[in-house]
Amino acid sequence: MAAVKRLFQSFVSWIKNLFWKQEMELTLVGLNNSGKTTLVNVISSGEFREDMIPTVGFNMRKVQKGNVTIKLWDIGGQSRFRSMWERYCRGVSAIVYVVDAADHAVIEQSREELHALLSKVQLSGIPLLVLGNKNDLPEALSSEDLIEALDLQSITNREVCCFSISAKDGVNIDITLEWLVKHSKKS
Ligand SMILES: Nc1nc2c(ncn2[C@@H]2O[C@H](COP(=O)(O)OP(=O)(O)OP(=O)(O)O)[C@@H](O)[C@H]2O)c(=O)[nH]1
Ligand SMILES: [Mg+2]
Repeated sequence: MAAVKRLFQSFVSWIKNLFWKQEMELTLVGLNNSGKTTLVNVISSGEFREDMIPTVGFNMRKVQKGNVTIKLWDIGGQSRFRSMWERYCRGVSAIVYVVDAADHAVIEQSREELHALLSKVQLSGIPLLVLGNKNDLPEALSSEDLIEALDLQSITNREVCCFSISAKDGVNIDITLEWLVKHSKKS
């Protein structure tokens, strides 16, 4: 009888594996006006909307990409919400840090906020994807410039990747999703 039960259990797990699903939870942070909510909209609906309003607190959105379910936490970037960033980044598969690559006046502040966030022990080891958004604007920094400006080389205790994207024109959204899916956890 026990052998039959074992056989049945292994059959069940075989079926489960056949339809395995991946699940991931991501948090998007970065200064206000960097384009986080716009990017979430583009990822979930493929649509760019000009009339964005600043995020108050946070939004949660679930997106299905193939057999991967992505739970996205989109946190407000205004200074009064920045103390929430750490809490929402705990335990996620990856931290996505969005930067307005065309706004040179706030790059320094963006670097400071990023390094302050990464210094939190609770977040140690979580992979980081930095997205230099708005590359449709001529003054936007390239990913190489951004690596320099944000001092990303100094981050050695986790995996770090940096892409130059445009949520508006849909540039490099494909490689962004590819990277994110690659970092999902099998459930
Ligand atoms: N040119 C250009 N503008 C963009 C792009 N992505 C977003 N924007 C614009 O940037 C502004 C801010 O976008 P949001 O998505 O609201 O920024 P956010 O990071 O969510 O801001 P908070 O919620 O305040 O943290 C909006 O006017 C967007 O239309 C882009 O790729 N290119
Ligand atoms: Mg927002």
